[in-house]
Amino acid sequence: MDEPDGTLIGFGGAVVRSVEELPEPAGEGAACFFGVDSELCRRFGSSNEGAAVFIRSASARMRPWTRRERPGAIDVGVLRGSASEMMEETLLLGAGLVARGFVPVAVGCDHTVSYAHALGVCRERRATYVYLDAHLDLGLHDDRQQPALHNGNFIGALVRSGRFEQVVNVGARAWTTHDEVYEAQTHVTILRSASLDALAFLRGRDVYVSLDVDVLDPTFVPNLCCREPFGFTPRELLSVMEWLRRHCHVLGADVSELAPDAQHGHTAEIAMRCIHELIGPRGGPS
Ligand SMILES: [Mn+2]
Repeated sequence: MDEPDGTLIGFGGAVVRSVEELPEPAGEGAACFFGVDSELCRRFGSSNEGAAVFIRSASARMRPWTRRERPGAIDVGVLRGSASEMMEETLLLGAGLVARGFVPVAVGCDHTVSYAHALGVCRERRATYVYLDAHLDLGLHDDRQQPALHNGNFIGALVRSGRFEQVVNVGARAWTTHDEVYEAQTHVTILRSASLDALAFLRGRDVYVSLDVDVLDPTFVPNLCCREPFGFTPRELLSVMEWLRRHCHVLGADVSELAPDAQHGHTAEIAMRCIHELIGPRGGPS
């Protein structure tokens, strides 16, 4: 979808620009989206190659809302390449966009993208890492067989990096997250519900927010790579995102684990609307 004047429209209805064309300075709380479109290090769930392009085209129709509510939001394109190249590019792009005053958002592929992006975004600033996810991704079950970084263990690596003030999960509910292996000290604070009162300790903090869309219930969002029943409603997720924008300083974000499916384009809009709710002028209305 394009504007009548030929302007390209991308992620969540944001205007497409090249990195060289980014405005200086960025507007307050301006999101800068980029896609990552090949799988990085998937060990769990079905493949979602092409998810970034799917989300980008399926959410472009949000443009009339975005033009009005998030006029500073920009899309700088979709990365493709080998896993190692994309991990490095994601880290560098995130760090560079933060330095230019944007709030970078990586979109697509498996959840491992969050590892590179969070380290890039938080390179100069120690933040709290908040991930909305039905799973804990700590890799405590099988890491002796699979020591390399993957979408089921990268949170453990983020914790061990020592780069984050605290690591907080919101929405863990997969059966494995009740395993006794997680009863030992995991260094992750787990909030199992979407209660806004439970978020109070995050008030005033710098946060990086990672959205694994499987935190949502598959009834609403069936095209998930790892479906887990009894998830959040889209409205509950929207409320959590709104709370984080109003009460925290969001440095960057990512959205992953959505599978391309032309029958369910609305799921891309749910994901992107929740990200727009997270990133915007702090404390302002939605
Ligand atoms: Mn997950």
